[in-house]
Amino acid sequence: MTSRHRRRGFTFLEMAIALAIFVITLTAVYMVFSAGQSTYTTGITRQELDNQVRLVLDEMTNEIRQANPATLQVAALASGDQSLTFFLPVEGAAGFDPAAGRPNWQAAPIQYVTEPSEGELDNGLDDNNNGLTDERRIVRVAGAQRVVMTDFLREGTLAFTLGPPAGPPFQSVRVTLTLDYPDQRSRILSANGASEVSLRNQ
Ligand SMILES: [Ca+2]
Ligand SMILES: [Ca+2]
Repeated sequence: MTSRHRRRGFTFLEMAIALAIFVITLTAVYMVFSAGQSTYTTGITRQELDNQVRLVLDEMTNEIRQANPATLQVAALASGDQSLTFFLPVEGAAGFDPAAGRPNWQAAPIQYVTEPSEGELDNGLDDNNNGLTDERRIVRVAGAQRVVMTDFLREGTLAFTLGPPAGPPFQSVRVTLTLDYPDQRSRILSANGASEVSLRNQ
């Protein structure tokens, strides 16, 4: 056998090994890529979390602004969060009494409360396996109607501060909260926000 034939056989073996390495590498790249894709679909960006904080604070601000300054109430919840109870004017033209120069208030109050998120229990564990421990959601309660205002509230961060301390009647409400959520790489992002609400119906 000439040295030329030996080189040819050796080259074929090299090609077979190279092909095997190529296939293994391709499989590994695919696995990393597909794992990245699934994380991407569940993660969010810092800006999206900031937007969510702003959205829920705006919603609360617009509503609290109309509240009766004489009957606002803050209560402590077992989770360390606070609830807010307040009364809004009657809807429509009957919402203001021109003779008395003040709003007519609804008979039933609005409440902002918190409760554990879907699949979560208040036990120090991540029961629903989303990377967050004991996360909660803020619920707006109006009679029998319950609407989730936001999810992924960090336990114990929803607070309402009424001013002045000598009230009622109150003139302002300060709302603070913190939301947590995993980003595209499953790291926990946090965004906190505050809103200072001036009560309109003094
Ligand atoms: Ca969880
Ligand atoms: Ca839990």
